[in-house]
Amino acid sequence: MSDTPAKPVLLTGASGALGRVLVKALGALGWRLVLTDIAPFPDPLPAGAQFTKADLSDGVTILRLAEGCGTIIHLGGVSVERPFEEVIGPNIRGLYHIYEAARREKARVIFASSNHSIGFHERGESLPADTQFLPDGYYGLSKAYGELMGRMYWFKHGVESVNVRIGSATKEPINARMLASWMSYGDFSRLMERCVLTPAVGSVVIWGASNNSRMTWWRDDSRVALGWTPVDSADPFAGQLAGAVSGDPVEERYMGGAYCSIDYSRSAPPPPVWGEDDV
Ligand code: 15L
Repeated sequence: MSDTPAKPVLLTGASGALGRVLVKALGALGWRLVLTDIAPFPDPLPAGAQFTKADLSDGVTILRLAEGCGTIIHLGGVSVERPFEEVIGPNIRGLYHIYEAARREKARVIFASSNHSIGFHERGESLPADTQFLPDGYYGLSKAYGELMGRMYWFKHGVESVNVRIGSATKEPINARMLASWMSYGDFSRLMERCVLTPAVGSVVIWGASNNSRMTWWRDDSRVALGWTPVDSADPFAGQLAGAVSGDPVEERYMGGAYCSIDYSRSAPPPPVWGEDDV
């Protein structure tokens, strides 16, 4: 029998793929959920959940929705690579509204960051959670900014945050890259549960991937403190996906995959190890 948080949880991005998975999982635990999204919620609402359609750029509504909530799970905003002007509103200004609401409510923020905040690291590397950001586009850049915002609000205002650098959270892995980066819906839901229920977290980073034996890219995060151990694995898909590669050298070289190739305009690739010489 799972614990229940003392206060309701505000969930943004509730109508997206991961939001819907989470509403089902947390709703089944009997949690009180305040749901919001810019799109209507397509599923039946679980008991104890309410939904309000809202835009993250509407700071007043975000403050009102957060009233009385102890945690904000922030999945909302632009979730793929898009032009700068489309990203900046939801992912930068919207995030500011989330953090201001958390500050006022003394709530914790669980932030859906992304592997695209470090996407230009090479696949041969093994990165600790405090590695340097190497965003692979405007979307990844917004996620790096979001993590830094979490750090600033922790040091300046004592707002706690768990920054989850999600790899590829889909029903099943669909290409060779995902043999490393895949996170199952079950592991994701259990992680969110631990992020909410763990008594004190500070401001920490988690690599969001399942227990894939090829998951050698990412290490040394705060999972032990949260009591989260992923139990699913992409390994059973290895046979069928080993050859599922794109043939694009930029995409296959870096952790961020296809996002690295979008609008890529270097005439020659950078040296293998990113550094000061790469100008
Ligand atoms: C992400 O951050 C995206 O939200 C998702 O659509 C996938 O592209 C994922 O990363 C990934 O890298 O596989």
